[in-house]
Amino acid sequence: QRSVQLWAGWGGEAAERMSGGGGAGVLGAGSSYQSFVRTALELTRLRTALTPHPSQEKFRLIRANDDATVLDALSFSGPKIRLLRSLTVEKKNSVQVLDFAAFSEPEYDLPIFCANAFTTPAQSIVVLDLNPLYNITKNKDYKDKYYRNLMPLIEKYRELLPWGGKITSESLIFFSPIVIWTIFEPTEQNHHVLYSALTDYYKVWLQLMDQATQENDTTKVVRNREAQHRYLTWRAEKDPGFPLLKKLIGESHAKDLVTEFLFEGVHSLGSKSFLDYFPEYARDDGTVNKKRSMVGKSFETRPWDATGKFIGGKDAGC
Ligand code: BLA
Repeated sequence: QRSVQLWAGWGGEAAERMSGGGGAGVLGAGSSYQSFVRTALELTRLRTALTPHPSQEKFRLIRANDDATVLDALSFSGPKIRLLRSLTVEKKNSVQVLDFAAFSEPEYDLPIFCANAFTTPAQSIVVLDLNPLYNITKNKDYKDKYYRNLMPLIEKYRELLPWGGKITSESLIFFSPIVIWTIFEPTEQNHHVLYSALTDYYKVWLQLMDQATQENDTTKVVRNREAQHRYLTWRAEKDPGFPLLKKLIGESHAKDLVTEFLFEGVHSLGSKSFLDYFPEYARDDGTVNKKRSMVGKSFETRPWDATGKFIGGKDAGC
């Protein structure tokens, strides 16, 4: 029953139910990511009305080249929510992916909910965060507004979901002091903890969304929009999932999925290019350097202390 141990996902009970209470049924962790998606959508609907986002129609039925892999793409918007979208990828006993994000309308300066998990039988690579719209090392007001009260969250998970080690340095400017960046063995126990963290973080995001008041100052709205566009531009260009998506659905579909679904808005929220925002990636011929990082990987240990102060030195451009 090794496979059950590896893939039982969030709960023994659920695994038992799904496998009919016996036999060799295996609950893939991908189904478990789907169970998070279902929970998250239910929690959202308790607070606000969701309507299908236009991108959903095009990507809802997206299929992989190989029959064994199932992709599931859902997207919505709501009164304060510009885009709430989810992609899961499941290939039995192989790869399980969750990419779930929520972006507010630019009239709100809400952090971006970001839950990414890439699971193989060997390990799960996870990033879970309320990504800040503004650089929190430079912008103390923003940090205080959203993160000061949230620091206990990271205390809750820092032992069970420990820092995952060196990481693309540039990613750090998109992370908050409560980020969970971790790599773990995909055991039932670990996924149980992850499920709990995903739900905790998402509930916090929903609460922030609920409390958010609309910004009427046009200058600030423009700034929020550009900050979100910069984020979308980074992720659409440098997403670590792209090579896998390319393999699964082919290059042109993968590009469409990234720019019109996962990071929808990259072509409409602003007109600046990747190199306008991140000129250090420019090659001599004016094209974008394909390397994910120009600086290299760093931050062996968690670069924020328990109060959220950045203690990682100056190499992140923070
Ligand atoms: C690895 N994914 C990673 C890593 C990070 C992230 C930090 C470790 C490698 C690195 O340091 O770059 C995730 N990075 C992020 C996120 C942000 C960021 C969320 O900057 C946000 C600002 N991952 C996915 C999806 C797939 C995926 C959808 O989210 C696949 C479809 C795959 N991620 C994936 C793979 C690796 C990875 C295969 C390991 C291989 C690699 O590092 O390229």
